[in-house]
Amino acid sequence: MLLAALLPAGSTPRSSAQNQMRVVEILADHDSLFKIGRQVSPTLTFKAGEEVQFRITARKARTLNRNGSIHGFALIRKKDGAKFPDWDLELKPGTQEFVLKVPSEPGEYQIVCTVICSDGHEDMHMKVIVIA
Ligand SMILES: [Cu+2]
Repeated sequence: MLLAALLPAGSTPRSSAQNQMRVVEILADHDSLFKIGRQVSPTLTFKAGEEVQFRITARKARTLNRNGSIHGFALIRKKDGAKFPDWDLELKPGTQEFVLKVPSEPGEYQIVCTVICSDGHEDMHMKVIVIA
């Protein structure tokens, strides 16, 4: 819903839009699934190197970390499993915001939960496509 539509291929962003950071609202839900609006485990598409504001609301599943984190939010590159230090967040109950820079290398990535939040934890992830 708040996942902004991609620019048509070949178009250039208008100057008025350049300073407008995209906001992506995500629910890290109590059933150990990431959701955007009504989409469950949606695929996210970003432009290489763009900065994105994430507004993430976390709801507790079954279990949590000792420090009170109920879900995690980490980015992994698909081809080699590489992690990105800026994208390794722990989520507390409620809504929190992060501004993150999309990797500069186009390709396929995954956002995964890093907290063992329930038996369904392994399925808590979203596909990420980074385009040039
Ligand atoms: Cu989780």
